[in-house]
Amino acid sequence: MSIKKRSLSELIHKVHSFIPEILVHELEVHQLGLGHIHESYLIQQSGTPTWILQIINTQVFTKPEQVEKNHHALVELFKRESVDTLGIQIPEVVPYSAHSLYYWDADHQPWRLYTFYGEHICYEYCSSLEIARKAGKAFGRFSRVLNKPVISHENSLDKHHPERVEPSLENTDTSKTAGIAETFKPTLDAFHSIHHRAHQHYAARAKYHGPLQLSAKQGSHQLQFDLEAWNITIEQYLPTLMGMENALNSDEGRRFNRLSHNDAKLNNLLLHPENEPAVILDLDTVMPGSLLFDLGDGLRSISTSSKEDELDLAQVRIQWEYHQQYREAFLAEVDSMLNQVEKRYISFAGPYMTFIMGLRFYTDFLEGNRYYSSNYPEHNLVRARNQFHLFHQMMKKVDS
Ligand code: GN1
Ligand code: MG
Repeated sequence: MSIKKRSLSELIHKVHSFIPEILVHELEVHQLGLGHIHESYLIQQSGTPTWILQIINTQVFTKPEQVEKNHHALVELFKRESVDTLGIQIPEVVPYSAHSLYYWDADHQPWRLYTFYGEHICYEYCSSLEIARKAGKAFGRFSRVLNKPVISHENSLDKHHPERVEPSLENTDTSKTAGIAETFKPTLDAFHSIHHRAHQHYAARAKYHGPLQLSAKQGSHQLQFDLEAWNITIEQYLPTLMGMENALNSDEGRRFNRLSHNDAKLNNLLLHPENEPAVILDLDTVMPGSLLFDLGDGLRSISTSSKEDELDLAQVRIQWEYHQQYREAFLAEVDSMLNQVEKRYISFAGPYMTFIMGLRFYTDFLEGNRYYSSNYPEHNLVRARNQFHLFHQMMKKVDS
């Protein structure tokens, strides 16, 4: 996927549409390489970074109205006085109008504007136990906020604040959350379904007629890719991972009706250097799913001190102490909410998400790099290779 070139005046005009009183000559625009999907720009006002302007990729998010609806529901939830947000924040969004968060341009492309958080830090990879702990706690708490059980008993309402509900296990209907999970509809169907991803993968493999052994030079690195070995890994592990999906998607496993972030990786989090509260970013995939998806994606991204597209495979090593720290901090927040099936598969959460990402990057390469933005033809292969490498390390641990 390549990024469209836009003129400076177009971008400044968009900011002006959100904030008509702005003095456009004070604005400066810088393109950001945030994430693999959307186009993002940092807007400076008189030299100070002030906003992030983002255009949603509607080739990936083909139901952008649903993205806006879910986003709106989340903003409302975090504003609700009755909801304890446990110190977690979501990015402040500058609404386009009283009725619409987003600005829909003449081509029906949605734009949105966020406040820039200057004091917070976004980490591409983990470099300390503290980051691992803070990240696990933040995503665990986010899950707790989203999945707080609803209280069905009248008496549990606070008489002074009738809208405030305090959790009490006796009165809790654990099959429902504060009306939240029901409000959020999928923005991407079967997003973390391994059945779905396998199906896409085999379709792409059938159409691919390129070599199975590839080599490329990238900077000073000589890269080798053995797609045949990946195919063997896929054949070997798919049954186990599909079994996990079947169990989580059963009645007993709650049928993926937890509200999850679904992209709970380290760089979708802003941590404050001193304070605990964290800002959770990239909310487009907040939709029904499994808590294990968020645990697993966090583990996948936190466990290694290397970037997702690291060229030197020797650097792609799991740091088990970060892994452990994240896992404990996340589970400490959500433990009491997990059911038996979820508990049984905790150790597979990391491998499940890591495998899915490897499979998706690999599939995207086979399909001609259409989905993720990439800077060179083998970019997705590098990403896939790193994920499969991490996956094998995780599976060794599970099996030992
Ligand atoms: C994509 O855009 P970004 O980088 O936050 C992807 C995630 C993957 C991730 C891999 C909508 O997220 O599922 O985990 O890349 N998002 C979508 O880093 O496909
Ligand atoms: Mg994302």
